[in-house]
Amino acid sequence: SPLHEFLEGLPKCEHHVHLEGTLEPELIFDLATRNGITLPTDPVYASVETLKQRYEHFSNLDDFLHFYFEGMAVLRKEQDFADLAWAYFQKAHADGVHHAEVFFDPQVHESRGVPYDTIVTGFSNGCKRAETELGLSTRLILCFVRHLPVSSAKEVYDEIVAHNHFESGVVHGLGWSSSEVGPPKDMFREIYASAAQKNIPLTAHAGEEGDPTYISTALELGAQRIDHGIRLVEDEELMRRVARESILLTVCPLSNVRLRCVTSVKELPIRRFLEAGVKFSINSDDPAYFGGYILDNYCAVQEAFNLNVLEWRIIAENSVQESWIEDSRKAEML
Ligand code: ES4
Ligand code: ZN
Repeated sequence: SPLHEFLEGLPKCEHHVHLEGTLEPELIFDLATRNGITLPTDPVYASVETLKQRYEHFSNLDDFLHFYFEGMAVLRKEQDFADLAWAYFQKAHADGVHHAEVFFDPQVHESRGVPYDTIVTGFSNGCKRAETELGLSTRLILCFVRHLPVSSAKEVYDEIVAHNHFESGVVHGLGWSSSEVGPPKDMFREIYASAAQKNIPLTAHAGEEGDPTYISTALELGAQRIDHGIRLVEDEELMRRVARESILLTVCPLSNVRLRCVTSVKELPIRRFLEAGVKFSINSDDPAYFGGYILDNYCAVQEAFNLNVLEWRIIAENSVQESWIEDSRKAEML
């Protein structure tokens, strides 16, 4: 496409990427060997190639999550987490990412016996290396998962507080993710109320598979940003509110296609969001599973909507303005 070089050079901010979702099949096999872990008996784990082929045929969010949780089980040692983050930041840097806000799922690792400190120190070291060696700015956003009991989320929340990780900035914000439809929409009400009192930035996965009431519930609980949010178009009044309040949607086009939320990128409400003044950023979500990193997602949007340079500037500027960073850092990117 004629705008490919322009998109490559556009200063990008990534707001929606799960570090565990950047775990490439090659690294799954390498870490399994390094840690003496036997991979699942499912024949898709026969080789890197068969695993990659399986990733091309997810039937929905929960079908993907099964492989996502199986894959991340090879992460055991602090260095594993640091290596994973570093591999992602190098790819993001090559794609023109200047600032990255990255999710991670401590509850899932802790349920396998990995201590909180191992996970957070490893990922945090990966972030520090990206800041020093690549000049990226980074933020770690801790994600609670909706398929495990709220009690396990509360235990993690208490560990963040006990480590002073909010005050020190090791953990910048909180999110929630995993299965959308099923568990109570407001399951993290108490945790989010406590975090809001501490002025912790909050986001939430909502409106991916679930209807717009998942989005309104997340906003009611204090989310300042919505991850995915593509089903917002089904509630015009809520859409006007999201536009008015400058709530950012972190849209992930290739993810939505791979998880069959839409049949093609063309079906996404990109033009409707632009027309309604709804701010959104374009992101990779779980790039190792969904067939592309952030620049692939930008290019897929361009191929589907043929946006002009002015429209791309609006998207890029909103991505910078709505990032959870200081104004001085924003000024460097604008
Ligand atoms: C996720 Cl695509 C998606 N949706 C919800 N939760 C997730 N965790 C990792 N990827
Ligand atoms: Zn996500």
